[in-house]
Parts: sequence; C-alpha cells; structure tokens
Amino acid sequence: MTQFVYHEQRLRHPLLRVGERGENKWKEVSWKEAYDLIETKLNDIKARHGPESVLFFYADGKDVSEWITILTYSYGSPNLVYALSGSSCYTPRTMVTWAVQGNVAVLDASQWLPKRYDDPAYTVPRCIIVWAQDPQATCADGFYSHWIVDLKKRGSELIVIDPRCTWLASRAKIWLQLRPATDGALALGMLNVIITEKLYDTKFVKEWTNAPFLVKVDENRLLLESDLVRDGSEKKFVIWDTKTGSPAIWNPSEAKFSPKKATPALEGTYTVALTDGTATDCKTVWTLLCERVADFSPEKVADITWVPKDKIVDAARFYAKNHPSAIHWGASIDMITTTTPSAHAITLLWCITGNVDKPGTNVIALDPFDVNPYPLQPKVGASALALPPDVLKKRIGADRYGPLRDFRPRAHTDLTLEQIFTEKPYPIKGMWIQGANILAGNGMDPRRWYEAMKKMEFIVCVDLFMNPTSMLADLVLPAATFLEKDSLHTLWVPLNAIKKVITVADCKSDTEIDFELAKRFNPKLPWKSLDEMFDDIVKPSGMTFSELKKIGWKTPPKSHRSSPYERHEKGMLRSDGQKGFNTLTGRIEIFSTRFSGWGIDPLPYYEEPPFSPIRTPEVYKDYPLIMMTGRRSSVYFLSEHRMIPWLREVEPDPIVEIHPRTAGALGVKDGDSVWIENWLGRCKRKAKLTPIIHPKTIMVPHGWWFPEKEGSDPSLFGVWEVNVNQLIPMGYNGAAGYGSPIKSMLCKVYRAE
Ligand SMILES: Nc1nc2c(c(=O)[nH]1)N[C@H]1C(S)=C(S)[C@@H](COP(=O)(O)OP(=O)(O)OC[C@H]3O[C@@H](n4cnc5c(=O)[nH]c(N)nc54)[C@H](O)[C@@H]3O)O[C@H]1N2
Ligand SMILES: Nc1nc2c(c(=O)[nH]1)N[C@H]1C(S)=C(S)[C@@H](COP(=O)(O)OP(=O)(O)OC[C@H]3O[C@@H](n4cnc5c(=O)[nH]c(N)nc54)[C@H](O)[C@@H]3O)O[C@H]1N2
Ligand SMILES: [Mo]
Repeated sequence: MTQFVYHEQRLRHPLLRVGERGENKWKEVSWKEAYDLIETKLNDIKARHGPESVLFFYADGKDVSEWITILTYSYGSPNLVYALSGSSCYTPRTMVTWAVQGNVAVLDASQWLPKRYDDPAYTVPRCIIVWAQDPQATCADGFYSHWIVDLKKRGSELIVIDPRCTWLASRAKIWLQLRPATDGALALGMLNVIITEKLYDTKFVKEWTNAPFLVKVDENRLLLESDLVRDGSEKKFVIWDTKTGSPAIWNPSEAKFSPKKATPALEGTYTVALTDGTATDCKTVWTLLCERVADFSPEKVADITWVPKDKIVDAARFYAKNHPSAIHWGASIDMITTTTPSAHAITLLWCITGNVDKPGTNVIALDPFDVNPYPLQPKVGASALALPPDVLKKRIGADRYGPLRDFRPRAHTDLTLEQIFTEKPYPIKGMWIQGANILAGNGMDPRRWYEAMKKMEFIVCVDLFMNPTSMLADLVLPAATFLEKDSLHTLWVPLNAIKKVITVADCKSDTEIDFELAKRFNPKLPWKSLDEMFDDIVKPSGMTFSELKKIGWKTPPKSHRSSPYERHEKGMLRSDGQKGFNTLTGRIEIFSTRFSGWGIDPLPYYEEPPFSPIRTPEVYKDYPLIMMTGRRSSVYFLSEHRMIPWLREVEPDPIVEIHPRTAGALGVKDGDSVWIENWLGRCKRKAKLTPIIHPKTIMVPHGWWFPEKEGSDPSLFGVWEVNVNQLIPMGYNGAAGYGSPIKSMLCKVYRAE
C-alpha cells in the first residue's frame, strides 16, 4: 500500500493538456481552475448538442458507480456507460437472477450470521459447485475465497466447472473441464439428468415456481391461476401478455374466460374454455421446460462441451441428491455471448432443486438494512436526479434492449461506440472517464476506442496514475485511493463504512469530485455536504454516517429482511408484503415474463459462441486455438499495479498459458516470446507452458501496459504491443444486449523471433 499510495508516478495535481492530444505535455492547474473549465466546456456542449452528447464512463470495483450517477444525472445526460462490451461483468448474472427469482442469490457461507459457521441456524452445504470462478485469485464480488476452504474443511464436497485446472479444481470431487463458453449446454444437460431422473423438489417447484402455469403456446402467452391474484375461492385465470411483459387482465373479475380444469398438474396439455365459447390449447411451463431440456441428453452435451458423459451425469446427480447444495459462479458466465440463457439455465438448477434461501444453499442477498448507495436508479435524492422522459428516451440502446430500461439504466456500450462514428441519431462530443482504462483494460477493439477518443471535443479522466487512456485526455484529475476517502460499502452484507486515514497531495476522492461538480450543474441537489448525503443514505439503518464510521461495520439483526432464511414464506421479499418472490408474478419464473416482454426467449437455450470450431469451422482451420482471456492475477487488479515494484517482481511479464503438447507442436519453449494473432489483430506474450490448461485452448491475462515505457502517442506505454483486447471485437452481444466473446475467441500462436 505504501508503494502504491506514495508512488512517484501517482497523479498529485489536476493536469491540463497544453500540447497536442496525446503529446504528453501538461501544466498543473488548481482544482478551482479545473472545475471552472469543466463547467464551461460541458455547458457549452450541452447548449450546442444537448446533454446526451456527453458520455460518462466508469468500470468496476472502484467505488465510482454510485457517485458518477449523481454527476451524470445532475448534468442531465442519460448516457452513463459501463465501458465493457455487453456489460459483461456481474450485470448479466444479476439481471437474470432478478428477472427469474426477483433478487441476486449467492452461496450461503454463513456470512449473514454473527456466529458464522457455529450459528445454530446454519447448515454446511453438502455440495458446492464453483462455476467459472477462481476465488483464490479474485475474492470476487465481496465473497472471500477462504470461505470455500472453510466449508470444505467442514465437509462440503466441491464440483468445479472450469476449462482450467484451478487451485480449487485440483481439490474437487469432480472437475468438469468444459470447452469455453459452452456453459449453457452443460447446465441444460444437468437439468436434463435432474428432470429425467426426477431429482427435483416437486413440492417446491409446484408451490413456488411458475411451472404449473399454462402457456398458450402459439401466442407465447402465459395464463396465471387466480390464486396468485388472491381473489378468494373462485378459480379464474389471468392472461399474462408476454409481448408487453405485463398482465393483460390483472383484475380477475374482468377476465373473459374461465378454465375447464382447476389446478393443472406439473405436466400436461390442457384445453382452456374461454367465456366467449372458444377453446384454446395450453401447455404447462414445466412441460415446455421438459421439452427444451429433452434436446440436451448427456451424450449430446458431451459432444458440445468436451466433458465426458458420465461426469455430466455424476455431477448432476451429486448436486441434486445432496441437500443443501449451492452454486457459486463467476464473471466468465458474463463474458460469453450466450450469457443470458446460460445464467438462466444455471439459476434453474438451484431453483428446481429447491436450493433457495435455505441454510447452506443459494441465499437471496438483499442490501444490508436496505441501505443501497448504488443509485443507478436513485433511491435517495431521487426527485433531484430524475431526468425528463424526452431525455431518457435518448439513452443509447434503450429502445432496443429491455434491461437498459427496466433493469440497469445505462447506455449500451457497443451501440455507443458505433454511434460515436455514425453520429446518428445524435453526435457525441465529450467523455468523462472515471476509473476506467478503456485502451488497456475494458475496451474490446481498443483501436476503435482510440479513434473514438480522437474525435472528441473534450475528455476528462479521473484516475490515480497516467495510463494509455488518460494520455488522450484534455484534463486529468487526481483521484484519492480508498485510504484517502470516506465512503460506504454494502455489497452482500454487512453494512461497511470506508474511513479516510491519510491525505496525499492534492488528490480528491471520487465522491467529492462528483458531488462538487454535481452541485454546479444541479441546484436542486438536496444535500449541502457529503456527510449530509451519507447520513441520508444510511438512514434506514437507524445510524448516522459518523456513528457507522465509529463502529466500522454492522450486520443486520435476524429479524430484518436483509437477514435470511426462507423469506419467501414469510412475505419478506416483496414490497406488497405478500408471500413469494420479488418477480412480476410472485413466483420463481422458469418461464420469464420479463424476457418475453423484452422480445427474447422466455426459456433457457444454448447457442454456439460467434466464433467456434462448430459455428465457424472455416475460421477455425486458420485459427485452431480457442482463446480465453482475463483470468485474474493475485497481485494485480485488472490493468492496475504494474508500476508497484514488489508486485511486478512477483509477475514481471505479460504471459500466455499454453499446454506443453500444443507448445511443443509449435516449436515454442517455456519463456519464449510468441505472437497471438487472429483476423482482428495480434499481441506479444511470453509463453508459460502449463498442463492446467486444455491443449486446444490458451489463456491470456488481460490489462497489460508498461508504465515504464514511453507514454506519449503513438507508444501509449507500449499498449499496442501487448493488449489482447485487439483480438476481440465489439458488437457481438447476446439477445438481451449483454455478453461478448471475451472468453472464447479463435487465434493462432507462433514464435515472435
Ligand atoms: N486479484 C484480483 N482480484 C480481482 C480482479 C483482479 O484483476 N485481480 N478482478 C475483479 C473483477 S473485475 C472480476 S469481474 C472478478 C472476476 O473473477 P472471477 O469471477 O473468478 O472470473 P475470472 O477470473 O474471469 O475467471 C474465473 C475462472 O473462469 C474460467 N473460465 C474461463 N472461461 C470460462 C468459460 O467459458 N466457462 C467456465 N465455466 N469457466 C471459464 C477461468 O479459467 C478462471 O479460472 O475478479 C475480481 N477480483
Ligand atoms: N480481455 C479481457 N478484458 C477484460 C476482462 C477480461 O476478463 N478479459 N475483464 C473485464 C472486466 S470483468 C472488467 S470489470 C473490466 C475492468 O475494466 P476497468 O475497471 O476499466 O479496469 P482497469 O482497466 O484496470 O481501469 C481502472 C482504472 O481506474 C483507476 N483507478 C483505480 N482506483 C481508482 C479510484 O479509486 N478512483 C478512480 N477515479 N480511478 C481509480 C486505475 O488506475 C485504472 O486506470 O475489464 C474488462 N476487460
Ligand atoms: Mo469485472
């Protein structure tokens, strides 16, 4: 931390560009001069082109998303952009669990209980599936890797699903080494085994999912039983209009039909007589699911995924037969084009086996004390941050992708990049980039992003260090690290305060920067100071911010709805206080009404990745290796920290992991310099020969640039030599607008000499 915080290359003062863009000539200015300039420039763009012409970028894990929202909406732009193609980190999984079961659910490692594993309310899961995650390197998403080790010591058996043999995979009962990006097929195959062998929890499925509901198949309409509308004894049906995603007839007394048969069983085709005298044929949701998974026999799934048939069957049986069991999944599920249907299929594994919100299962994660500082949809200060409907309509991609309207109100990243060049329906003139290293870290096709940045009138970067992206800015603001700021952390319980302990030069926290500027653009902002805002945010906890800072963190009491278990049975998950889940229908939606409302398939399915041995055999002939990227390093965070001496000593070089047999055939030895290349570009790496990887794949860690090399354009710290994202295209997203082929491109490898 000392090498990081006091590093000589650390930005210490606001810097204004004085040379050409990218020339690396700057002058120090005061914060007042910087703020004045930003206000003038952004107001000027707003006056000429409208507030939508300025994009506000952020990325992950920097305590920025909360505060940048306040700035973006205060300025008046609808275009908050998560800079990663297809929003392929965390958002897709979160969206799917929200649509299907109302909230995010995570492996219960007793993190909600003060006495942890010894709490009498807790049960150790008998089986844990670690799916597409390497928690020993990542500790991702507020979940600590040693929890899985703790549980293993207490008896949990592991199934690991990963193309690489991770530390956990080497210790698992079953390791499924699948072909990258075929997770959806594998999940459907496991559903096939569980359904065929009747290993699901029939009672749970009938009572808490929409499996017994009838679907009028030809129109893709869902008919709901009236007990959901809770109108008493008479059995009536409500039609769910899956085109609009809302009930066509919500008030049952207005229903124009009544069913012939009262409660349908899980399976079957039913004739429903309508009051106008006509009749219509319906199938249950469960029947439709059974039909779907019938296509995914273990034999067929073995062909698709490269996982032997017996292992698929064993894993499905072991997971379903050992209650409680839980699934812990990672970001690789987000970074495939079929992220939405794949996450849907995986979610259904825990839903149909009843492993939901019970001790040791996938437990619903609610904000501690209902405190949520993530105001993408502002909860506090909402009226001051609301955008007018005509501006909201201009959010890039919102007309095309439902989740951008109903779930996370962000612009669509890939369409945003396109629009910078087409300028249709309106031009983009400015970029505010805060904690996002687009050219070295999260931008796929980074050359295109480079061209996009060159087109801008005004770019501000807020960062800790100069990097390839900030080199192209007009103004660079020095951010404070988390040691230098007051803030909050609430993801997945408990409620945490971040406390400022040091000050470094002229650096300011993101919170402070965004708040100061937001005040300039938005006189309606309800808070006079940051402390006032924090007080407002933590209010539901019954504490002030300074009280929370004093104790550091607090776990909600068991009586609070943010503490588990079985809250669907107690009416604690829905805002109407009714029993059930926080979905549109109150049930876990195997058939997702959200999805059909957005015009996408309401049931899980599998599709080949855009470039694969099966989908594009002619491309595969020239590029015979499947390239995964971005497995995490234990010492670096994304594109950061290469300038920290002790960390660089641990991992000095950008590498590529390649199987010894594959390398041997290419004449590549351990430590050789190699080019990784495909039709989009190439990058240079040092070969690391390792048997943990499948011979038909390679793994290329991402985020590399060289802080020690020349910073000015065209060198940009050597980023073009080493950035693997040059081999990954923009614009290959899945049906919901999410996902991208980050884990499964095709390439070839050859010696660099
Ligand atoms: N130290 C450190 N910690 C970090 C980060 C960091 O850079 N450094 N980054 C943070 C961020 S932003 C994130 S999103 C998380 C990510 O952390 P994780 O969720 O753990 O995700 P990844 O590291 O991308 O990949 C995890 C595993 O997925 C495997 N994998 C690759 N492709 C596939 C596939 O198609 N299917 C399956 N089933 N598995 C696949 C990889 O081999 C790898 O072992 O980590 C966070 N934590
Ligand atoms: N090929 C490939 N590309 C990937 C991935 C992959 O697996 N493969 N993973 C993707 C994922 S999951 C993610 S989340 C994105 C991440 O992409 P980014 O979050 O953009 O990560 P970085 O590229 O490291 O850029 C973060 C920048 O924030 C700065 N920073 C750090 N702390 C602070 C702070 O407190 N305040 C401010 N203002 N700045 C700060 C850092 O110095 C750095 O320049 O990358 C994605 N890119
Ligand atoms: Mo991420």
